[in-house]
Amino acid sequence: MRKSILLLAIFLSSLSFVQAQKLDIIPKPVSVQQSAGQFVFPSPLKIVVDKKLKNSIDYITADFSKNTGINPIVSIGKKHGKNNISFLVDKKLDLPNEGYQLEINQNGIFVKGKTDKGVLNGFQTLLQICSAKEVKKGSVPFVKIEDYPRFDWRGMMLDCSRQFFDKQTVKNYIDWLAAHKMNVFHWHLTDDNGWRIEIKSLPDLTLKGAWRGPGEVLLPSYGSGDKRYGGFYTQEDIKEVVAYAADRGISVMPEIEIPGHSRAVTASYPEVGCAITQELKSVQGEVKNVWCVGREENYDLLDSIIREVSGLFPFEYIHIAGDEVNRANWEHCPKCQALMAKEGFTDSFQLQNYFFRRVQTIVDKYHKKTDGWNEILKGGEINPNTLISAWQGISYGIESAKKGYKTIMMPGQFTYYDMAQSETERGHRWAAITDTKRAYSFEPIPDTDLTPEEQKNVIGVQGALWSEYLDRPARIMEYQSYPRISALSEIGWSKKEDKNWDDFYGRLTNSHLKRLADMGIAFRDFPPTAI
Ligand code: TNX
Repeated sequence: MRKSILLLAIFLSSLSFVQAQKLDIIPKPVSVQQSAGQFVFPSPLKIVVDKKLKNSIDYITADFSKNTGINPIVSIGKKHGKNNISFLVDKKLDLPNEGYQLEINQNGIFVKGKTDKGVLNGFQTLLQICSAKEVKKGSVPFVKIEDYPRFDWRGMMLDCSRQFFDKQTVKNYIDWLAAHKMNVFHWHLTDDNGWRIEIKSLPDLTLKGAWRGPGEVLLPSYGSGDKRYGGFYTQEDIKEVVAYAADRGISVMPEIEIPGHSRAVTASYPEVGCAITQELKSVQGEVKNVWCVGREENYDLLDSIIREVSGLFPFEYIHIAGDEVNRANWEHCPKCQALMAKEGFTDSFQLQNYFFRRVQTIVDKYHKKTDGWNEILKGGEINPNTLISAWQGISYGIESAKKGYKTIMMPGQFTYYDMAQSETERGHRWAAITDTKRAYSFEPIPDTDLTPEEQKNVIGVQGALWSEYLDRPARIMEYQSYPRISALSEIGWSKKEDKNWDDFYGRLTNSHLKRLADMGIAFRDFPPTAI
């Protein structure tokens, strides 16, 4: 009798022990089974990494050390053997491509994925467990996790035109996305306010178009005042960032803004714009910021740009924008009008569609697919393999999915983190005041009349950080990004039925904000330190 009471007591205490160890993982995994016990890191600690992950070894080693304070002995191999931690790719695993299994037991830590990206996702979960508030340094609790994403595409866009973020800042940004199992970095490289990617065949794009201020071409300043301001990424920089991201399981999609938002282009090569005298303003108040669709030579320039860009980015998509084009430029332009008459068009959306169809032919030639903002659907048919970034609202994404296009849901009303987070904070206001709770409330596939087949066209979610307001203080970029991107990561990864704000908020405030701080992110706190 006494013995059974004792056993019961031990059993109960082990239960409460298990319950006490909150792992606070973000995004929430599909399944987590904890059991009593700890794996204590031995000294020296040995890690084996699958050859398929060999490019990621430095990253795994460095981030593990940073997180745990331990310098492990790392080797390449295929077996857990006598090692303490193994990171192995196993093609036969019955899991979606980016899924992983993570098991911590008396024999060590086993991270398995069907692909290298899967293993890297498991690695991020392990790092989070090591840094959960309730987990003691130097050990990790026994657990079995099986996990995979809800959506294939979990992206984030950073506007590096309105403000220029240097290469190191971009790499940091990529690190923080990787920590949240995001897998696409959408790099907004060109806009009215600066062209940021070196194009060797068109040197003035960066010699002139990457700079604003005294003595430079007149580009809108956005906070840089009367100082010379600017910068760009050389092709070597781009390759370095792309490789850095790939090691962390992230694909980089370049965005080249055409035909609107192109003041930096026309400031460098004025002949690209329409030959008109009218000063027609874009939504943002810029003039001369539209490519002339009737100028045949422009398609050769676009060929050069797309050829060079395609060679730098291995990702399958190039984003060619198409948003907010002031088509009135074409209505006043003799060449555009001549083209319109020749093609028998009756409105300027058809001209826009003509432009995109020609650009898509070029993109095809370089074996890429196009992504575009939802306006690209106007004016006629486009290539059926076009991906649509639906930014103007959920209904635009639904329309795109219904038409059969693969679609990324990124409605400004929920996923634009340039929006202010409260009435008193800095940021845009046009779409919504978006605090973390509102950001978290976004559901990419709401109860709509999308059929199951149409729902499959919604391949993912994305956030966007436009940078008009990111000029001061220096780290407002981080303040705007986190923890809203932490919320986005859960929308993109975790099961719809697991979504719960109170639960997320608990994990965030109990452990995750501390993790963000450890990564060096100047995030927005609760309650906020107003900016
Ligand atoms: C709309 S979203 C834009 C950007 C602005 C942003 C500000 C989109 C495709 N175009 O040019 O920066 O709003 O929120």
